[in-house]
Amino acid sequence: MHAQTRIPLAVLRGGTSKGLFFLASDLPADPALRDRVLLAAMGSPDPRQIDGMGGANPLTSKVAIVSKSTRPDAQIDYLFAQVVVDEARVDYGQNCGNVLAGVGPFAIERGLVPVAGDTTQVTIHMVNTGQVAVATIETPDGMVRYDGEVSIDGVPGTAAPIPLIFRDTEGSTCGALFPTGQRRDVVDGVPVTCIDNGMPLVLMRAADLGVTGDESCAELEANTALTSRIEAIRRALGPRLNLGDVAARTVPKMGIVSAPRHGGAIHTRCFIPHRCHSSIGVLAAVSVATAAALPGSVCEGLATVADGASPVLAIEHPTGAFDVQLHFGHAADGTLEVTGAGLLRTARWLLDGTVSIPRAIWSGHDTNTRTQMEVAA
Ligand code: NQM
Repeated sequence: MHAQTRIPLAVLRGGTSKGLFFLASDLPADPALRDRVLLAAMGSPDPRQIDGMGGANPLTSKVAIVSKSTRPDAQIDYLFAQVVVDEARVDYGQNCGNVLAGVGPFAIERGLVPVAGDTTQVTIHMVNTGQVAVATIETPDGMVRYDGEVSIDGVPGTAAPIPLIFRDTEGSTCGALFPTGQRRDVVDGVPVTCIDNGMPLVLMRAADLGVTGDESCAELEANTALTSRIEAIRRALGPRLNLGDVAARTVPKMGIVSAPRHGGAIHTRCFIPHRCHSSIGVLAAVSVATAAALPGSVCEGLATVADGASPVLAIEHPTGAFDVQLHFGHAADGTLEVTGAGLLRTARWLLDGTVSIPRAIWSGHDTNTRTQMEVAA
């Protein structure tokens, strides 16, 4: 008998993130037990995640829980879990569009979706927020192809393209695209735009925060006056975004915008919400693009957006740019609205195996508790 319980998993890079991918049927059904298993798998809470698979950064402490869909309009259910690195907490209150890029390949590899020809479309119900995304996976010769010629900023090398299409992401978590009812508010003297087109996000202009927007992530994170101010704004806005007390939540994300530097639509730095993202999240990029394209946000006067019904906006970030194609339509009252978004990601299957979970996790005792009990005995 093994001293630990082995749970089947795959590790994939999805876009600019990396995560553990499980079949829902391989994890405990009880949510509290499942969270203990995920924390143990990642090695949380620990800033180094030394006793687990996590990479000591929110972008490498992500989990996809995948099953056949219960909905008629989707093939796959994808529940995303953000395992907090340095706290014993698993957050289900957000989507992750980067990890989403690995869900199609994982579903095909695990036999949940049959290969449909040289390309296979996978319709994915994002359980956290209820929308459906469509991923197109290259499947020549009946197998997922990972190698290819597409490069995405923030990932070395090239890989096969995975186009992702989102629809109906407006108000995914907050209930409305502009959840405060306004395109601009002022908090602590700082003009902000609160938007949710797939990811709750608060946008602020760099100049209004006393920075240029060109600072590196390390410089921004070291500026504690800035990070405290941003966190105070975030907490003040939580209830107004219909998110309640956000002190212990991973949303809203906090975006700093400034004029484009490299011919793109807008320049960004993004806090997710406490660490600075080395690039930008997928649905965060869709939300920034939407704010940049519609009049009235704090991006107005900074953003450059091409004309047309489906412009591509390059969202500049610390390691390059992220292209988002927006599709526009008109609401019943004639106002311009964003009806969908398309973008390109890549993914790579890294490992197929099992992760070993200490038996004590099943009895509800984590290692610390057990050590304390042993000490007490
Ligand atoms: O916005 C990080 C990431 C993300 C989220 C985060 C994401 C998205 O880059 O859809 O992809 O915002 O915590 O993986």
